[in-house]
Amino acid sequence: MRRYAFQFFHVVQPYENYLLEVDNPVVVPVGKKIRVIITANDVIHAWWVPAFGVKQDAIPGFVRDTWFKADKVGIYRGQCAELCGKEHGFMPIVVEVVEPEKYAEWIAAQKKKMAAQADDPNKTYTMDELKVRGEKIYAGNCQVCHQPTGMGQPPVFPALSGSKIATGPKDGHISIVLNGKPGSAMASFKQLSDVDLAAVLTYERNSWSNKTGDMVSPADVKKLRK
Ligand code: HEC
Ligand SMILES: [Cu+2]
Repeated sequence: MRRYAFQFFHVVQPYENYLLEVDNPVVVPVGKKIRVIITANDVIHAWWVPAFGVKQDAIPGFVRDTWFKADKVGIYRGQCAELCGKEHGFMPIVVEVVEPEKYAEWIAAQKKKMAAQADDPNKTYTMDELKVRGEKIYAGNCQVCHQPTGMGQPPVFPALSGSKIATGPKDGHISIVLNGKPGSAMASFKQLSDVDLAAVLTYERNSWSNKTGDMVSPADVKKLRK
């Protein structure tokens, strides 16, 4: 029988991708042109994956796109390529390129996961529930332009605090967020669920200097969806 000098020698083996793993890899099918749409919600970063020859800045308040096509299945690694702050060295990127069948399986699994997390359509929300949820939706989708203070950056991005639209009739407020304003930087947010939109609209109507005291319900949003 062989004897090892160090019983726990596996513990000290170096870990190949130390600090380069991610919680959510980008999963894409092999051999297909992939369009990547990029923005940022704090400072400028860059999405850089050398093997694909792609490096695109991620800029708050702007939407940029780029594309790549991976010809071989495998795991590809990249990192943020724009000095973005003290954690800049810890912004790894992992892209998993898989066969079409495996990609279809992944999509099906993601759909199942999303369905499991979906909202109960029969739930009635309180104003407080919507505001708490709305604050998160606002932080993730709106504050790059309209700012955490709701003061925007006039004249480019209007203030929502004191806005006639955000404190006016509900339908007009819902409509600009649901459909966007063509020809401006205000895009349509119809990809958000009825509950998420009701939440962010309720948050806007009752934050900063806005005190309408009313709430937008998921049913109000649903009614205006075309
Ligand atoms: C990329 C920048 C940007 C983002 C992100 C953005 N908006 Fe806007 N928003 C604008 C601009 C620009 C306008 C002005 C459009 C116009 O009237 O020309 C606007 C207008 C509005 C208005 C009307 C304000 C007024 O008084 O005219 C509301 C309400 C609004 N946005 C809500 C939202 C919500 C809610 C979100 C997030 C779900 C959001 N916006 C995300 C750029 C943005
Ligand atoms: Cu960075």
